[in-house]
Formats: sequence, structure tokens, C-alpha cells
Amino acid sequence: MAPFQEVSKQSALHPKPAGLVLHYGTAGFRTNAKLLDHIMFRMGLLATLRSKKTKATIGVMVTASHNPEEDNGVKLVDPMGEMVTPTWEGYATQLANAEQEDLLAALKDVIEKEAINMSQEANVFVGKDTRSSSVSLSEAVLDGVSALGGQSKDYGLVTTPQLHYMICCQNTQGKYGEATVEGYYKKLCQAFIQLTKNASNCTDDQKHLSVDGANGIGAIKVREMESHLKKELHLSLFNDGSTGKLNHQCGADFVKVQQKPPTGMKINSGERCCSFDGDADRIVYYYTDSEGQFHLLDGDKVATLISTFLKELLTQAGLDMEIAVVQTAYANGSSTNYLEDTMKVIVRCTKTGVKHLHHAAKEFDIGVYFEANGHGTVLFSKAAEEKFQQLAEDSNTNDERKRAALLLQNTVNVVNQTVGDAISDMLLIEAILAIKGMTIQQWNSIYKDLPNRQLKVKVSDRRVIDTTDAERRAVSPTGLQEAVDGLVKKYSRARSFVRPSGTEDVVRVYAEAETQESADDLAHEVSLAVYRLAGGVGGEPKPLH
Ligand code: NG1
Ligand code: ZN
Repeated sequence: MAPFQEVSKQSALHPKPAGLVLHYGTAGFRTNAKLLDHIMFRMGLLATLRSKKTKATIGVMVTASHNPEEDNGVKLVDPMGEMVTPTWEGYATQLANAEQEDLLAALKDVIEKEAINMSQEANVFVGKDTRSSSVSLSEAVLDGVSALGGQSKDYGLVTTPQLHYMICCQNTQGKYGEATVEGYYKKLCQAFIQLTKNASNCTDDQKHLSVDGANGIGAIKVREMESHLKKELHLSLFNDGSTGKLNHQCGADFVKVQQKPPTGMKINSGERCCSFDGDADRIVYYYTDSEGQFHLLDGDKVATLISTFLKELLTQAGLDMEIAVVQTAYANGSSTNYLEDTMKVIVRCTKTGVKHLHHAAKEFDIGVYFEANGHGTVLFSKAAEEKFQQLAEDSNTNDERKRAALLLQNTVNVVNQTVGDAISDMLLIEAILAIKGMTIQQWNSIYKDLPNRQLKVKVSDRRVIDTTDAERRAVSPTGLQEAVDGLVKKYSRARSFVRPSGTEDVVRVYAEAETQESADDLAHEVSLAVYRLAGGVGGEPKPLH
């Protein structure tokens, strides 16, 4: 059969290093870029099969997000802009690990299991981040697509959420928007301008935001977008990639984990700042006060701001809808308490990884989901969107209800519902602050975070740790959870959990407590328990103080 001959021929140009085993993890494949050429080719093949199976356009994004420049990665995007299903993640791992001589058999296995009609046409959209390795790696993806006779469109440099957006536009025949980068800017910026039209007394100070682009793709895209904002938002861009290294001492992950500002950014006290990650699907906000103290507003604070705004609009519109916030175990305990007890919104906790949050958020009329690290978005049910529209067009509606309905409609349009999106989230947050006339300090004081600490422990095989209850409890190895429970009891308002990372070869430890010192001590003690009970390697974890 001709297509398979082409696969054999092409795959010889993208050989797999014998014995190398990689897994499709929380965010696809991710490791040192030198190990990924064959993975990219094979993901091109798999995306083509997925396209034939779903009779829709599939996306392949080449990026390693917040990882260092030397790494790279790849993930597939399903027809509605969502992550691929677990079964196909399994196929991805199978295909990636087939030795060179077994590749055709592995491919045919997927075709057979999924009963794929090979004469069905296939379409694949490909995007890449700014890593130097992304150039040849995305070409390897395109080779994979053409080897199976699929059509491809190379979007070149785009943010991860932009590629997700393109896929959704394409597969909804333009109903979601126009499948071009220009179309994306137009849709989001028009909605932003409509939203902020209502913020009549917005000063120039309020319109100013400093952005840390993590020396990545987000910086390029913010520059491209600026003219569409018609000066309604003044952005000062730092870490734009012209001199600094991608994600190095900057970006959302650095700021969140280190709890300090990025290097390369001029920060005036009290001013609103934000950081994107390397592929612009995460955002965190922060400021330093007049005493030089740093204040972080992470994904939990973002979720609180957005859900409060939406809940108020629903009340003003007189709409009775179910609104929920979806978080993970990493959400700060104070945010969960505030949302449940004060805001009275439904809160759900899922396993780490956006696909879990996304899935849970779909259950509600409005599902606001955010990971503490700043990855998140809002999902609106079809019924909710239709109600907003009916109300906005209803001539019998009073002015207050109509205004709220229009704001809800424009909120829907500024949001990228396919996946967390730093640019879209930034526009929504900026619009909310402008409409509410709220400063970043006021936003920060909605609730006070519990001090917390995240650490990593190296173990010989992180899979010895198995978890349950949305990863909040370890069921193996024996004695680990009991040890964590015992340590948590020593501290006031404390909580801690451990789980194996899906993107790095480490076990993550999270602890929060009444004081920073307690959170640091607890995190260290739990790290020691992991080290001792789960096969730690290298030196014992050292105390933080
Ligand atoms: P892992 O490495 O599985 O903890 C990290 C983040 C996730 C998610 C993925 C994908 C934390 C604690 N974990 O996963 O939330 O964003 O990366 O990028 O932030
Ligand atoms: Zn990212």
C-alpha cells in the first residue's frame, strides 16, 4: 500500500533512538529537544489518523511551555480545541515507543482498533513556539502528516491557545471566529473595547499594564495585537525575547514558584504587572508595595475576580444560572473558603492537568476553571450563551438587565473557551478591573492567601506514588500518607499533599500553613518523608531556613 511505503521511507529520516521510552503526560510529550525528532514525525502520523477518524481538523502544537529553552514538546488538539482523549494519549505513547522496525505494525494497530477509513481525507494545523529547536521539529510533524497523505497548514509562530482557537474556528465553519491570527485579534479586541466602553471614568493610569513576555511567543503576539486595542489598553512589554533567554528568571512559572518578580522588568511600586509563560497559556499578576514587598495574584485570585464579576452580572441580568469554580489541590485554601463561604459559588476540585478541569467546568452553565499557576479560562454552556443573546435583544428588558446581558455577551467573546489563554485572560481581567474601577490592591485584598510552599523531590521511580481524592491523598507507598497526616497535625491551618509530576521527573510537595515559616518547615518535613519512604535519590532535602 502506497501510504505505508511513504511512512517507511520518511520514518527512516526521523529514526527513533533505540530503547528510548517516553510517555504522553499531563501536557503531551516533553523532554530535551534532541530526543524528539521521531516523536514529532510520529505525532504527525497520529494527528492524521485522528483527523480521518473524527473527520475534522486536528492541531499539533510544538512547545515545551514553561520548560527551559533546551527542552521541547508536542501535544495534539482535538476538533473543538480540546485536549485529545485518554485512549488516543495511549496510542500516542504506543506509537512513540515502537522501535523503528515496529512502527508500521503499531500504526496499523491503531488503524484497526479505531476502524479508520484510510481513504477519508485528513487536515492538520501545526503551530510552534519560539524555541530554536521548534523550526526543525515542526517540519518533522509536517513530514508525518504528508507521509500519510494528509493536508496540513503551518501557522508558524503562534501561542498554544491561538492554535486551539484556529482548530475550533475551522471545525465550527467559522461560527467561533475566523481561523486566522488576525481573526483572533479582531474578535478578542472588539469584545474588549465593547466591554470597556462602559468604564467611562477609566484613567490613563488604570489603562496601563506592564507585561513580562517570558522572552517567548506571547511577547511577539502582544506586539502584533496592540494596534487592534485602539489605545484602550497601554501595554509596556518586557522580556520580549530581543535579549533574554526563554523562561529564564522570568515568566509566569518563575514568578509563581519563586514568589518574586521576574528579572528584566522595570517595576514601579503599586503598579499592575503580569507574566505570561513560554507559550502564553498561563498568566499571573503581581505588584510591589511602597515597602518593596511583593504581592502575587495567581490563578486562584483570577478565578475569584472573574467568578465574582460574572455572578454580579447574572444577578443584574436577573438570570438564575449555575456558576462553578473548578480548582486543583494546589488552589490556596483561602480561595476555596472564600468562594464557598462568602461568594457561595459551587467549587469543584479535580486532578492536576487542564483536561480534568476543562471537563469538570463543562458540567455547569458557567464553569470558571483555573490552576493556581495561572492556567485557566471560562466555559459557557450553549444555553447560557443563548439566554444572554435573547436578553440583550429583548425590547421589553429594562436598561440594567440589558446592560448586564450585553456585558455577559462581550465577556463570552473576549474569552478563549478552548483552553487557558494568557492574552484573552489578560484582556478579560483588564476589562473587569476597568469596569469595576478596581485597583490591583483592592483585588488582592478580596481574601488573603495562606502562606504556602512548593518543593520537588527526586526519587528513583516517581510512579511508586499513587494518589486518590483528586491527588490530595497518597495510597502508596505504605506509610507515606500517615506520615504526611502526622506532620500536618503539628501546624495550625495546615494542609499538605504529594504527587508525582506529569511533566518532570520529580515528586511535587505542596504545603500551606498559617505562617510562611510553618509552610516552609512543613514542606521540608514532608519532602523528607517522601525521600525516605518513596526511594529518594541524591542528597536528603535540606531545610529552607
Ligand atoms: P505537573 O508537572 O504534572 O505538576 C504542571 C503543572 C500543572 C499543569 C502542567 C502542564 C503545577 C503544580 N503543575 O504539571 O498544573 O499546568 O504542568 O503544563 O503547577
Ligand atoms: Zn504553557
